[in-house]
Amino acid sequence: MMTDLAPLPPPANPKLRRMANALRALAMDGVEQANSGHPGMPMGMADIAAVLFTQFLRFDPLAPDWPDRDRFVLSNGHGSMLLYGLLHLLGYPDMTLDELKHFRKLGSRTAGHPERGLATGIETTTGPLGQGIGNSVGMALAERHLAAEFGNDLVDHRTYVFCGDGCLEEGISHEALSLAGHLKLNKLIVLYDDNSITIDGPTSLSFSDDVLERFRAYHWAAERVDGTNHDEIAAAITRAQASDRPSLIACRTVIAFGAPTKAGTAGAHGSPLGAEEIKGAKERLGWEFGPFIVPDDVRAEWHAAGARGASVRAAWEQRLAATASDRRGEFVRRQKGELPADFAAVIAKVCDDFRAKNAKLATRQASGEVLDALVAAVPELLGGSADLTPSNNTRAKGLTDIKPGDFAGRYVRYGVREHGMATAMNGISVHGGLIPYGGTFMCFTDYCRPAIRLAALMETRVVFVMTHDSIGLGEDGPTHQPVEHLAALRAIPQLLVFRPGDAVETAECWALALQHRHAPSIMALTRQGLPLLRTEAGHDNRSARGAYVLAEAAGERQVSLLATGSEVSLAMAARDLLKAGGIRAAVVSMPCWELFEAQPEDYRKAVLGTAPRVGVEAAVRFGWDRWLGEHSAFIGMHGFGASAPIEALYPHFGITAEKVAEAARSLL
Ligand SMILES: Cc1ncc(C[n+]2csc(CCOP(=O)(O)OP(=O)(O)O)c2C)c(N)n1
Repeated sequence: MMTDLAPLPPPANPKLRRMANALRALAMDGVEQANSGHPGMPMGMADIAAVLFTQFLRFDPLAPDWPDRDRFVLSNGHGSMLLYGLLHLLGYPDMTLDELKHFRKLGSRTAGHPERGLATGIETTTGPLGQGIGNSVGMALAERHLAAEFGNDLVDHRTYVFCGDGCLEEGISHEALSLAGHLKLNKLIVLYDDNSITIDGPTSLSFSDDVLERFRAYHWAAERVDGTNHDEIAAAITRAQASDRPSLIACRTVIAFGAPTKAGTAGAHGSPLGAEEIKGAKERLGWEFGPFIVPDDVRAEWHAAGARGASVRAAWEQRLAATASDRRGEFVRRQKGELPADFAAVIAKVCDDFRAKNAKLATRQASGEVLDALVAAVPELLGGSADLTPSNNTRAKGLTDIKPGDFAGRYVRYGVREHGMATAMNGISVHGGLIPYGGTFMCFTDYCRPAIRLAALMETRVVFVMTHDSIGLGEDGPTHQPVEHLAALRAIPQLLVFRPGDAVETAECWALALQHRHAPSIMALTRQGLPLLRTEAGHDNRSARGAYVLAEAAGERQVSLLATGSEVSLAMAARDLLKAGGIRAAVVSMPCWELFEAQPEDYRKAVLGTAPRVGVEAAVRFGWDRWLGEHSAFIGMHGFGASAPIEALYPHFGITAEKVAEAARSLL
């Protein structure tokens, strides 16, 4: 293990070193006070941060949402104190010294890992390693696309990322970096904390990639610099800014730079340094100040760095003001995340069209038709698929592809990179100005799950189009047939899981997914065709309450059949069978449990009724007991599916109208 007892070499730029030392000291003090956290990374990357934020990054702490700001992503989110220290010193009003003192305390803005929404200047939530890199690819893509649409006058910024070994070891980084290189996202610049340390010890334990060659193989520019040499860092960023490809700058650093015995060791990664070590570190760094004290001259330098962007922003505001009013209005609407005025009319027309032609469609097909109408009316929709375009029906009429170096299109060929797609979509969404949607098979929500979870945590609008949502996909078999996925997705807080039962519900669910600006949505869609159930006229979005009585019993209810998606039509057939036998059954369609859960209790009670209930869903029962109550039955899956035509599978697994009717009768 390396220690750092030798005197520190003289800095290339003493002023920047002193500014960096303020970040180091705040990180040490914050972690010490919290008695928890990661001091090593902020101390190792402080010089790089000082160069980037004082000389390159364009931002304005007093207008943190300025749309044309550069984006900064701390992908190695465990080093959160670095970001908090920066935001504080640069003059973001909500990042007070008190917040730093309350690092990791309940109710503070300074959470263990940076959380978007807790403080201005936090562009995205990071901590699960690799996600920040993935988000940054989406941000860089969003920037290029919006620049192609609105012009460089309004959109012309860069995306900078800090990452560590952990981010680059994670598989998600491969997907994201490969896509970025392919697309030639040249305004994306990654600064890598090349300190050869992770939690277990030196990276040599588990990591021997030639990182530069790896990036070059992805068509990135890549170089290595001394991450404590301000001039080298600045020169590399300048080169990266001029590159025709995305850039990696591997910065050789020492974790916990300056700490007398823990520098360069894994021991500095994730624990407070301790009073003695902090004292020694401050001595070696020439930082003679007590906890949380930053001298006025250093504060003033940082404030000046924070004020650099004000004039650039003002010039941008002027350009926006001088923009033709309709274009300006459109830009502003998109930034606010508001839908176009004619949105409701578009959805209403789609529903009318479905009814007029008695659309017996797979809901994936219905979704494709909804998108045909929506993309024309909602220009902020940016579509894509992880190489399942013909199956997902995501490439709506009129969309053209985004291509390497040509970002005018509105359809992203994400390739076979589900996780990369999901994390990039999060980045597109938090960038602002666009609503991303992207498809794959429902079964592969597992491959996207970490990003779906973060979309939910960030409450950001992303639509995950997940087709082939049950054994109904047939012959591809149990490897592809989701059974536990609905339950697993419904377990994620703040995520809307839609499973529409016919074409009209599909349109309604799309409307809801877009109208809920602060939640991601899953559209669980069938491969197989379904009858049209919602034949009544009118434009009331009945899916909006999450569940509703699709068909009431003729007379007092004896049984309620609760179903979602493809099983709603099955429940309707069971209702007919029961009716023929003189049993009065109601069918409740439940396209979105989360929205139903949010309804007032009397509505929920009225919908569910007091009669015995049968739940019907071609998936596992897990979660259904929430709705079923004691006197109930469940018709669904009890294990994995099988490879066979759909006609054989439903009877094989006992998911038929007859079985539903039988279960209902057994409850009476
Ligand atoms: C997906 C994920 N896996 C594991 C962790 C736990 N973890 C946090 S930091 C870290 C090691 C990261 O090493 P590196 O990026 O080199 O950071 P450094 O030690 O240099 O600060 C691990 C395993 C995590 N945050 N996210």
